[in-house]
Amino acid sequence: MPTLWGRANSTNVKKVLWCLAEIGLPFEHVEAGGAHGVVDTPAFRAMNPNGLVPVLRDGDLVLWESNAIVRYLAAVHSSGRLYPTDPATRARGDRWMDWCSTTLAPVFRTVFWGLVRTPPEKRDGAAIAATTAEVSRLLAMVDAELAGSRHLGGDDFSMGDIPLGAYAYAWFEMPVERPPMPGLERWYAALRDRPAYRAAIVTPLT
Ligand SMILES: N[C@@H](CCC(=O)N[C@@H](CS)C(=O)NCC(=O)O)C(=O)O
Repeated sequence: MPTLWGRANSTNVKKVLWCLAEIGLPFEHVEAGGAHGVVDTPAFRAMNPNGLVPVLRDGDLVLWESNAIVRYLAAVHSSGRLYPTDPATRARGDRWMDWCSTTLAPVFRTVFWGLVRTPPEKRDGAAIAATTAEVSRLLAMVDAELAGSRHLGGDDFSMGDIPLGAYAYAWFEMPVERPPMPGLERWYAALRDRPAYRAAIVTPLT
């Protein structure tokens, strides 16, 4: 049985929790990171020198980087469903996984930390407003993709939907001004119909 280290309120950990729930794979969960600590211990650093969660151990394999973990789990346990066998279909979704980490997440972080993890009197309103506008601009690209595609990898739900789906929950839950994005909203509503999404992602933002 694999072991997952990571606090369940982290968006990157939520991606893995959601993936595991979609697969229906039993696993051991060790809370780590934030108030749970653990990430600075020598034992944890030996697994992940970055000192970040999530970390997954499966037999002799120790993996960090949430998207790499999702890809691995999907490939091993859900080939043909979460992990599309057609390389072109898989790549369509895969690029959104990378885009989520490299382009959206660094900007999104300012909005999320500002509104969810910073007391109102300490918030930098100007920075939050500017980055919220930037997140809207970025999400408009996702909306345009979803105008012509039911999911980010094509017609069917796949691993390509997981990273952005985890961020979408925070986006729609936070008290921000959201321009209408019909494609994004339709896709998000479909994700919310998934029991695995509700179990892993739809939890209070903290
Ligand atoms: N690119 C990494 C980022 C991992 C990351 O930044 N994790 C954060 C939580 S979202 C973390 O471990 N923060 C330190 C902590 O929680 O103690 C991934 O996708 O796994």
